[in-house]
Amino acid sequence: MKSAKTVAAIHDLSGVGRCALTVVMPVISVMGAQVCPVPTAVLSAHTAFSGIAAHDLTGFLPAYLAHWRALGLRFDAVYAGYLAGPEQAAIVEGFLNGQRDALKVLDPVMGDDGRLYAGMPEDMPAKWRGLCARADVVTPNMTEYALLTGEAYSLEPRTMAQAKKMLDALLEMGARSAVITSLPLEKGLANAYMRRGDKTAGICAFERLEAHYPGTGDLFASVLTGALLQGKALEAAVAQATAFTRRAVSRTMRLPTEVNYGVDLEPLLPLLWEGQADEA
Ligand code: PXL
Repeated sequence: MKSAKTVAAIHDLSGVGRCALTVVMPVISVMGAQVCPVPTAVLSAHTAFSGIAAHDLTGFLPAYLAHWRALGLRFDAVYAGYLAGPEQAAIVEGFLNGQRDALKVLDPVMGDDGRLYAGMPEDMPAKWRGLCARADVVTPNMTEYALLTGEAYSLEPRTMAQAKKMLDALLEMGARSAVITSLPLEKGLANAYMRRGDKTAGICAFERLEAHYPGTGDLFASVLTGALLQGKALEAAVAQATAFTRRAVSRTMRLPTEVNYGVDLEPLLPLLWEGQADEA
């Protein structure tokens, strides 16, 4: 019998609005891995809400991680997303240095719709560029892609050759594989992916839904991480993450839930269960 795989999850804890740790923890847990959270900030709600109470944990993280170092913990994966400030990039880098064998999924959570999230410092793109060099997988959305590469943000439909060039730009930063989410192609939206050494980009197309919920990037990257930890190939992991995220969005669109409260994913969590206990 094997013990559950472990993931150090470096994200904020937002009390309301289903994003970051409140998405990462249930999703990866039901996929069979233990999530050990590293909270980068505590917020009463995510930053699209107004009037939030927020507490940046930059000053606390060194002691938190020093204790983990003293325990000699080695994780199967490190999955980082929302960082509250530029100093946290160096803290994450130091942590990654001690986790050389871990699968490193780095989601450069910085913004959407062509803009940085409220309160996200202007120097985060440069910091994330450095971190992406250390990644096994990076998962930017179109806004984060533009911020990372310095290219202008545009939702103009791309050809497959242009999509491949975009993925190449991320691999040139040093990532071993890259996924760009919600990439507009001539035939419609897709999550596009490529590994270093691949000759062509892989595409997972999905229908455009006229709703935009916060936290869907976290949902996608969480399912992706869970699937990779289950030993699935990148293609299968992207396909599963795309299908589950779409299903959660389309279900939520039929409900009266306000957009800011995120996708109504809890009733769908059993779909991610693949009988991990059978071997136990
Ligand atoms: O889902 C991305 C995200 C994560 N964490 C916080 C956010 C957002 C998006 O708005 O505000 C705190």
